[in-house]
Amino acid sequence: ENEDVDEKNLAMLWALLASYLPEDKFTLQREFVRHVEYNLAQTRTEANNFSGFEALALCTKDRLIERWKDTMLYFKQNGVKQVNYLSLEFLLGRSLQNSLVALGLTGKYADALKELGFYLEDLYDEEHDAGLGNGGLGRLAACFMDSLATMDYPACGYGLRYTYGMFYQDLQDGEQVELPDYWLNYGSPWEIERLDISHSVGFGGVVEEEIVNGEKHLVWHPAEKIVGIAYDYPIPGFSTFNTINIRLWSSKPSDEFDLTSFNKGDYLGSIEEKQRCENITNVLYPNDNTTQGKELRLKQQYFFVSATLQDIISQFKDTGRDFSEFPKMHAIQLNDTHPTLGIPELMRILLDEEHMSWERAWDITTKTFSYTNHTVLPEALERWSVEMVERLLPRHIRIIYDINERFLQLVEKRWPGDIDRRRSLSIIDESGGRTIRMAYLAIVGSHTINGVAALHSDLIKDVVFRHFYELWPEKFQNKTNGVTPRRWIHECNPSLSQFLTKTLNTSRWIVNLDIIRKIKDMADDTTFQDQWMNIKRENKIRMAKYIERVCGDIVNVDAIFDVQVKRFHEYKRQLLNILGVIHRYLEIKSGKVKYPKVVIFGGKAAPGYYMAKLIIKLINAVAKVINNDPIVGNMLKVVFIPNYCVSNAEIIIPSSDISEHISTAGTEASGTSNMKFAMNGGLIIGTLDGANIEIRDAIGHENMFIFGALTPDVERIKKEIHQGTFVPDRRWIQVITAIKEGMFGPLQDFQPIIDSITGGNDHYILSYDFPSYLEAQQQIDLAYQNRSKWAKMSILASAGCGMFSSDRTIKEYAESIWHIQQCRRPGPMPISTEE
Ligand code: B1N
Repeated sequence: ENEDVDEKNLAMLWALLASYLPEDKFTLQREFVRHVEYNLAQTRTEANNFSGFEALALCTKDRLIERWKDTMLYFKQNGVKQVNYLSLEFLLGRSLQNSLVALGLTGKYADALKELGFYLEDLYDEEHDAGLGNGGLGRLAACFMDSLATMDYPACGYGLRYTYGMFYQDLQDGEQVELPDYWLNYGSPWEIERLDISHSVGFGGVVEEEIVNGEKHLVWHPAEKIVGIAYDYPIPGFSTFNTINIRLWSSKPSDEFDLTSFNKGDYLGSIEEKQRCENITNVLYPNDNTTQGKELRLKQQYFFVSATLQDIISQFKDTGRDFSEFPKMHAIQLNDTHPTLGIPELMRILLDEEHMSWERAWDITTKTFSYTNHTVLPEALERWSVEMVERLLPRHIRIIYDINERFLQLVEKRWPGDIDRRRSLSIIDESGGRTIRMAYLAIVGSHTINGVAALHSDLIKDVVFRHFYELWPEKFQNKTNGVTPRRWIHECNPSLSQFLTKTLNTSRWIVNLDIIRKIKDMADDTTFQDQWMNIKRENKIRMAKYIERVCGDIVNVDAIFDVQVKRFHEYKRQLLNILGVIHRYLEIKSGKVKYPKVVIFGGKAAPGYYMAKLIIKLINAVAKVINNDPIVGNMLKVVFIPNYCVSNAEIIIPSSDISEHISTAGTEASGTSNMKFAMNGGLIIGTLDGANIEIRDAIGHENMFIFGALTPDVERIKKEIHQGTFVPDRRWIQVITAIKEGMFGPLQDFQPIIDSITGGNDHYILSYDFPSYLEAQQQIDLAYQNRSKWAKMSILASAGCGMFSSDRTIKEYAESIWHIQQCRRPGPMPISTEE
């Protein structure tokens, strides 16, 4: 210690210098100019809107860091339990507006920057999306972090910092072309690089028995080691000083060199080899609801959980507590099975490094982990080949065997001699090539498993994991998804936000969405209806401008905007939608229709998903014919918005009159965009699938357009189609014939699509649901003619959405799965000498 320094004075001086930045206009401007000049090294005349964005983001980050450091300290001082949300995807989108809104600084900055020659809205638009996710699962993780911060829960998100996020989708001749999204090229103003926080992760090698303190232990000697560096993303809560963290790992070549390969004289070759092996976090796998079983993906998963668990455990050890208290301090939530290797990894650490008994280690592990299932599609349920895991993770495969052995003993106890049950419950699937059923491992190693909507949670219990439910009914829960009203109403729909605040006479709905139900009282008020419809119209105009900019099409804002934006997948049935559009086109041509409509599509297909890409091609082919047919004129337009992502969703969603959530019943686990559309006054055409069912219950079936088969009937219908006993509708035949006759291009282009829905094939029962789909579309046309009735339905849709706030979802997780308490940090610390 330096004897010349008075500790008390030193603390005082630091506290004074590190105190919060003031919020007066001059400070806002000075800090902005300081970042332009000193961080971007630009002058006033050089700075364009992009520099303006960067400078403002850096200003904002400074303020987030103040809050974030104090929040972390506050949680630590209070010794609170925290949840660690493990997700291979965080689809954050843009952050500038969100952060300024959370800080309550949008007005002040708009003012301050205008004087400096910048418009805040223009700067928002310069931000590149953080696209570290595929779709609903990744976006859910982002909404959850927003709710955790806003509700003052002690929480930390963990994920991977992919160099290449979700690909950028371009359309060339109506077909999807994937371009790399090297998002870090656009600067990454939000991240804090933590070169001081790194963990080394092993792969391959051998497992040996060693004697430690006279006891036999297994020790893993990996062949290869890769280092993970932490990058932190502060996540501010709205209207609270709490700011939490998402920690993303990036793999870096380690400086442990394999000297033998270098000594062979191939210096460059050795460096290249190192680079290749150590590039684990290079790219996000662009598959939604499918798995590929690629070795690099397995390495990503293990790299992720190993770095994360080391990080959590080192935090825990800092508290000096005994390991038996670990589950009292940390909950670990697995966002689908992607981080399931965390279970055997925690076991390995407790057994091999902490030298615990199996029983103690297992008790701690199962009290810590919980698992969310997001899909029932068989092609999305992860399995890893035993051979691959054995090669990359020789210690973990043994632990998995041990877990399975003990688990099967339990099964034997409960159902003695029941070989079939044993086979169907085993974590290792012995049929065909041996594989590890990751969902089974996750269930066995977790205290709780949940589905993401009521129907989905029932399917998990009754069908997908039935035997597990029989064994452990108490482990199963439902947690219906939600979305954050900050981003999905307040930020993306400013006019509606102001209107709600005025009507409700409070802005509290932003943090307590339940109170939105009060607008129900106004649903019949014609002045209110008019204002409501004018807001929708404003948002349609904004959207029309966007469409013109990105597609070049001019659309009629008085037509119904009918939107389907989501990942392309056969089960989501964009094909049903476009077949409906073709039917409408044929009707227009024969002079029968009616009412003008703009049909809007958007969404990416996994690059290797042939059929999904072909459906995109069909949609664009149909659009080309319809949009250029003079008979159609303004009656029908079909547009495909390229590169559907979080930032354009924020324009698209508020503009919809109708949105389509039309998956085959029993296939969409929840859906979350359905909630976003409904909140913004969009009406839903949908099947009774996923969260649509709860949305119907909340807003009333009369305010939705529901059609299609019910879940329990789907299997029977499939059989009827397969056996040829089902006779398709005349209109179905007409539409199929139109495609076959080449109305939208040579038949051979679309033959595989036709084959997938005819000749007994139709796995997603489009032909069965088609007539009721058309019926629902007719209802929409009619309803739209009565403006007042439509306005009422739209108001009631929003009014019913209170429970679809992710705040409600997070509260349920916190109370009945994680057992964590809110911990709200008081305002800025007064200057004091206390640490
Ligand atoms: O998770 C969302 C749900 O709202 C959607 O219904 C569901 O389809 C989606 C493997 C997935 N399920 N499974 C995935 C994503 C990536 C991947 O590699 C599977 N995504 C969902 C939120 O609950």
